Amino acid sequence: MSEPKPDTAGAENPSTDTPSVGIIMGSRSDWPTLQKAAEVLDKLAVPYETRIVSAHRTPDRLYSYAKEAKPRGLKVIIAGAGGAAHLPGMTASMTPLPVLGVPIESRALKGLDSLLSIAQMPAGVPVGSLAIGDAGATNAGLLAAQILAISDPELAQRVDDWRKAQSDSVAHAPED
Ligand code: RP5
Repeated sequence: MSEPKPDTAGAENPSTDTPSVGIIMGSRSDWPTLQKAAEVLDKLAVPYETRIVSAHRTPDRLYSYAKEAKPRGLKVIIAGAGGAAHLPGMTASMTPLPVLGVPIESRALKGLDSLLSIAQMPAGVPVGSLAIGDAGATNAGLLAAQILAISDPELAQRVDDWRKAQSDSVAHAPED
């Protein structure tokens, strides 16, 4: 699994495949959460890249990343941020690609600030907001895969298999 790269957009991708998904985060401290999205994409063999792109600490990097995302071949962006979490919304304002926002569980307000910042986008610039924290990141990875699977039958089969395995793993009754 690749560590997030503090590079600018267009930096060399560690994967041999052209990434379909861009996982961006406002800080290195967000990586343990966004890693859950990366793990799902690994399991589903979806190529992705990881970048640290802060809306307020590296605004020029954000601009470049968002503007170049589609021309570089990305299809979906997963953006995780905490606190005044404007990264997903700002990214969505500068790319036509679907942006999935993951609210990071902040220390002060347990991620409620992040959730509201991401979910309460004014009409006209949509961000698909997920749940706070690890569950949101996992689901962002799954949702990105499902979006890509619309035009990729082999990926659609892998998603179906993943979901069947999940169902099969659920016990019928609790055991001690
Ligand atoms: C946001 O501020 C980041 O997305 C992170 O969740 C939060 C705290 O960042 P650090 O102070 O840990 O770098 O920009």
